[in-house]
Formats: sequence, structure tokens, C-alpha cells
Amino acid sequence: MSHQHTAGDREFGHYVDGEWVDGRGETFESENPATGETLATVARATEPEVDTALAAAEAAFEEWRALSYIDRAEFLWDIYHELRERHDELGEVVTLECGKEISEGRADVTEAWHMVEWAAGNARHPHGDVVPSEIPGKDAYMRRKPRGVVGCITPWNFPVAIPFWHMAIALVEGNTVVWKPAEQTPWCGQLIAEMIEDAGIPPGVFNMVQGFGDAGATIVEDPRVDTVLFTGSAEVGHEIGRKVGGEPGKLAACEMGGKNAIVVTEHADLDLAVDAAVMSSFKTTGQRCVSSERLIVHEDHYEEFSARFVEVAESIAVGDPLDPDTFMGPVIEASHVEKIRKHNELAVREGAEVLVDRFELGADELPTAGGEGSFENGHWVGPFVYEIEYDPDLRCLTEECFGPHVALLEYSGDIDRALEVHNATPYGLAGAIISEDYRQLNAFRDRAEVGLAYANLPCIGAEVQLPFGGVKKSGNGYPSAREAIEAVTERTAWTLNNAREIEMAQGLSADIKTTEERD
Ligand code: UN1
Repeated sequence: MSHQHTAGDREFGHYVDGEWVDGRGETFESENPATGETLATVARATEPEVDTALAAAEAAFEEWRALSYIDRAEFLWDIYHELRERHDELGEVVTLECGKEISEGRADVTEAWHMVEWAAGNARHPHGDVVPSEIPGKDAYMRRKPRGVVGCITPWNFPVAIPFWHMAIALVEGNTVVWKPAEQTPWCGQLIAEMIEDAGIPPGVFNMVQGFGDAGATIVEDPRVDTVLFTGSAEVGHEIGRKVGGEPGKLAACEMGGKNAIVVTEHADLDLAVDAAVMSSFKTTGQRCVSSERLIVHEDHYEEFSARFVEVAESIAVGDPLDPDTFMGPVIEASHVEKIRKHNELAVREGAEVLVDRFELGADELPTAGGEGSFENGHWVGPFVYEIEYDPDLRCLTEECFGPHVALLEYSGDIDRALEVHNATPYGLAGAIISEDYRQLNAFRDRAEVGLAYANLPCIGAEVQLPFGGVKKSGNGYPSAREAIEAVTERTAWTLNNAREIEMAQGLSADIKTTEERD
């Protein structure tokens, strides 16, 4: 780890209309969740900075949209190369700022360049449809054009990848952008803005404001914003959906959390099932929107599966996220530790039998690398695993914790029963089935109420060229990859008549009848 990354003297501002601006004096700090150290001091955006950013984005739109797809994508190829070249360095910053262990920090950067590659490469692919017409002399097409100003609001858990899910597509399609990174990961925001500046994107096309929910709300509510792309909590996402839903002509694509599950049927390979469940529940310390908090296991395997899962949960390495031997880093902030505590307590109140409780990590479990006490102020939480009898009304089985908080549920009967238990949450983001029986796999594929379904895999780790988004409370749009195109473009149904006369479809008469002819 380079020394430069531990110094707390970095100061960051906003990037607006091609300039770095400091704002009006109020600041906040970025904190390393493993140590509590300050990583940077950041200007906090208030309405005037957001307003300037929106004005710049609006003013830059006409010129940017006038470039070809290919020319716009050229700017992104520079960013792609930079993300690849600086992969390890940026991965370390991700880990320092959001606490994910280092392989995940790097994977976040990998996912970012995959997205940039997809969006820029897509500029040379077809962008619409040629559609048949009833009339031989007519050519009909579906063409796309940019919507205008896209407001992007992104979460801390994928502080490099998710901004590019939103922005790479929005920019290549010809929109201009105002982006607010998560307040927990402003350093990642700063580095991305620098990269975009270095790529030479014209002033105003891309703008970044650092700040909190109030700055986000200003972006969402402003009439100059044509599309809002949001990835984050259900609470905020639903609020955005409500606000934007009432404004004709404005769109919001929101992707939110889940109460995701792994179904282990009587035909499961148990080695695979345990590995898939451990990765789904504990990677990113349970802080992916696709993390699994429910394991639904057939009675034939329940005892063996739970014994093996518990054994791993008891021993999984929680610690210094920069240490390659760590599996789980800290959680993001002190308030999140408290939130997880409440979810664990709720489960107990609702009748959980606790199998693993590492919420308070013992002194011997805390990381020691870096010297005694270095990690004392980190936000540490270990696995919490419980079994509970299925009841669709239990809050612990329906409310998202966003931590290493896992319910084991035993079921008996067939795949229909597994699906009933699986679908009994208000959410519907990701899920997996572990089974060697293709009929069960197909039943899950077709009837699990999720946007991302996996078979014999963890329910995390989606690739960028797939749509990413959920159903029910998990999402109302697809703010990622190819589906984001829908949210940041208008469709024009374009019909061209090649004949000299008008011939209408649907048998509609093209005769113009006058009163004279009637007589
Ligand atoms: C999130 O959980 O917030 O599918 C995003 C995955 C990652 C993205 C997760 N590609 O696990």
C-alpha cells in the first residue's frame, strides 16, 4: 500500500462545466471504514452548485448530441484504457474508501472497464430497428435519440463500477450528465471525474457534484433533468420514483435492494450449494443489493447443509480489507453497524434460533496487521446466522438488512413450495437455485420473482452485458448496461414514403372528399 493513500490531506471539490470548483465552504469527510481514518475533506454541494451543473449540462447538450455515436465513444475508449492501466491503484482506493476486500476492490474497477467497453463498443452496433410496413413504398424504422440531461445518483458499494453503468451509456447515447457520487466514497468520485476530464470530454457534458441526499434531491426535482438513474436503497428509490412519476416527460430508472435467497433442493450438489451460499451471503460483508439473506433448504439436505454452512460462517476471515487473506472487510459506517444490530435483534425477537453470532467480534478476531489498535475504530461485524420457521409475515424474512445476516429456512415438498417461500418478500432482485434437476431449474427460471436468476451459482456477480434490475420493490427500471439505453433515449418511429402519392396503412382511405364531389 502506498503511503500517499493513507494521508488525510486530500481536498476535493466539484467538477462543473469543465472547471474544478470548491463550493461555498461547507465540507464533509471521507472515512476509511476499516480504521476510522480520514481519507479526504470534500466540499459539500448545495443548491447553487447543483444549479450551475445542471445549467452547464443543459447548455452542452446540443453540441454533444450533434457528434456521431462513434465520436462520442472515442472519449470513452480513453477512459477504458486508463481504468485498465490504473486497475490496481484504483482497486486499492475502492478498498480504502468502502472497505470491500482487495480482490473485490479490484473487481469493481474491472466491472467499470467492462461497462465502458460495452457502451463504447456498442456505438458501432445497430441502434434501432428496420420494421416492415404494410405499404410497399414505405420504409419504417425505429430510431433513437438522446433524452437530454441525465441525473445519476450512485451508491458506495460499487463506487467505480456503478457510476459507469449509468454514465457510460448516457454519454455514448448523446446525453449530458450531472452525477452525484455517494457521500461515503467521494475519493472514487474525484478519480472518475479526473479521468473524464483527462479524456477531454467537452465542458458541461459531464459534471460531478459531491454531497448528500439534499443535493441528490435537487437533481431529481429539477425540471431540466430528463432522466434520473438511481442505484441505491429502496427508501430513496421509491421516493425518486414517486417524485418523477408525477412529471410527464421525465423518467426514472431505479435499481434498489432485495431480500434475496438461495434455494437448495433435494437434488442439489451440496459442495456447490455451500460455496454458492457463502459467497452470496458474505462477499462484500453482505452489502451487495444482490446479497443473499435467506437460504431455503430442502429437508433431505437441511441438517448437513446447515452444519456445513455454520462451520464456514464460524471461521470465515473478517479483517483488514487490504490483506489478500481476508474474506470480509468492515461495513461502511458506524450507523450501519447499528442497523445490522437491530436486524439481528429483530430476528431473535421473532423467534430465531441463533446458530452463529459473530456480531461482536472477539479481540482475537479483529485484524492485527498494521499494528495493535489500528483497526479499533473500524466498523466490524461478523456473520449472524439463524434458523427460523417460515412465516411470510416475519419482518426478519422480508426486510433487507444489507449485512452478513442470514436466515436458514427448511422446507419440505416440491419445487412449488420452495418457490412459494422464495417469492414471499416484497422485493425481487436476485436469486439462485442449486439443483441437478433441469425441471426444477426451469421452474425457478420461469417463476422466481426476480430480475436476476442463477442456477448452480451464487446470486451475485452479474456481468455488465446482461440487464441488471429487479421486479416488485427492487426496481422500476434497468439503470444498467443495455437496458439503460431505454431510460436515456427516446424512440422515434420514423416512416418515410418513397412514392409520390400517399397510401395509408390499415385500409385507411387517402381520398380527400369535398362537398362538391358529394353532390
Ligand atoms: C449491487 O449489489 O449493488 O451482480 C451491485 C453483482 C455486481 C453488481 C452488484 N455485478 O454482484
